[in-house]
Amino acid sequence: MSTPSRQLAILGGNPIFEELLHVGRPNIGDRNDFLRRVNDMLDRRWFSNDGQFVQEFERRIEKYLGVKHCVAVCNATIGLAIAVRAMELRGEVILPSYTFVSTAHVLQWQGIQPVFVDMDPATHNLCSTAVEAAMNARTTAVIGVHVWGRACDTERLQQLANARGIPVLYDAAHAFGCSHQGQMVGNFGRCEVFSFHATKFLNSFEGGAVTTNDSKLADKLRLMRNFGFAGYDRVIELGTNGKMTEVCAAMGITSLEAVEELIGVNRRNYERYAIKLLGLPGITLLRYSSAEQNNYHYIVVEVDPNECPLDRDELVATLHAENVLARKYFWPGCHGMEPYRSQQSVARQNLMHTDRVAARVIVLPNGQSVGESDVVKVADIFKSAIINAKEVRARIQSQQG
Ligand code: T4K
Repeated sequence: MSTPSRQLAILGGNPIFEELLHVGRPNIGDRNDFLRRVNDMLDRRWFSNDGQFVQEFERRIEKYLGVKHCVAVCNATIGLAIAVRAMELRGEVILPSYTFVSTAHVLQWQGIQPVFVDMDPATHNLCSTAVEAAMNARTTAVIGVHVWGRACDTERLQQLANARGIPVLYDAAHAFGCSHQGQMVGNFGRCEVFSFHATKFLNSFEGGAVTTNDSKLADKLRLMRNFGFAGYDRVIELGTNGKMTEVCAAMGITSLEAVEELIGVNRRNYERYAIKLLGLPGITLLRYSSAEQNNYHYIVVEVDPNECPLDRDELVATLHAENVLARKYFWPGCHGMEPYRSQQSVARQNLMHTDRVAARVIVLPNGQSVGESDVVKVADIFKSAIINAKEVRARIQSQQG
């Protein structure tokens, strides 16, 4: 390992990045196209309620994913909530603990008991054996999460669910532009829910979409995102306000037009990270299958504390001191957050792999705002930290008092 000469900021040097290098910096498609759409929207004075841009966004997503229905919503959390409600789930629903907390909150919010099961440490996705073991008479569905855009074992999950006559749905928040067995994510289970939050691969500022090949479900989702209105003054369903606005859809369309370019940028950075981090002791970069289409949005590093002279938190502290705002997604797992942490039923679950992986993961910056030289600098921070591990650890310990 060659020795980068600069002194680490955590040891008293100046941060290598003058400005913060964030995880989750939004990608922006063609700015002029977006502004043209916004002007058009202002001219037409149509800002929300199933407007022209929302409809265009939905049709374009359907085409891109090869799915029958896309129902755009204001964010993925509401998308999941509407899906869960439209499918009339109750009792218990099985899901991974290793996910963003909103996957669990949509259940608890509706009086449904989230039952957390462990992950497969090789994929970071729901372990199907654990799902099978957690199923009981109260189970009404399974929610799989395609963590980092890598699809769940949809075949096995579907088999398990079919055997009990219950549906599977997917939180596909990370997985826009990704495929599984050659089919685009968006087509699996009863429905799938994407997030188009600012930090996501494809963004519409805030936004999301539920996709499904089930026409009846799609009709119900459309009603429910609009208070249950079936026409002027006619409410036929308990609904909410889950509508996407026109300005969000304008951003979404503009992002969609840039998808190939964004995959290219992410992939170039990913490959550069892979080269630069290669061979560092105890540092493993998450792999994407070359047989599938990936969005390469997440640069996920696992730190093995038995091999690396620093643990995950020490490396994150070192990166933060250099102005690299790396994140520890999804630490500590939903089961480590309230209200789940205090629930007896959750405490009894065996989440050994979730605990282990959640304590090892670092997510690094990617996307348009990250250049190739940034990747090299981030990798150099890892190298310097490992070379100077003793001093780094001592400094962190002294800071912690
Ligand atoms: N399911 C899964 C698996 C998810 O990951 C998510 C969302 C959902 C469901 C729910 O989807 P939505 O309902 O949001 O559509 C962020 C996002 O807010 C959240 O959407 C996302 N997952 C999660 C993984 O990341 P935080 O709490 O980490 O956000 P925050 O404010 O710390 O921002 C993250 C980073 O992004 C920071 O480094 C700052 C940077 N950033 C953020 C925004 C909003 C920017 O540079 N510019 C921006 O405009 O949750």
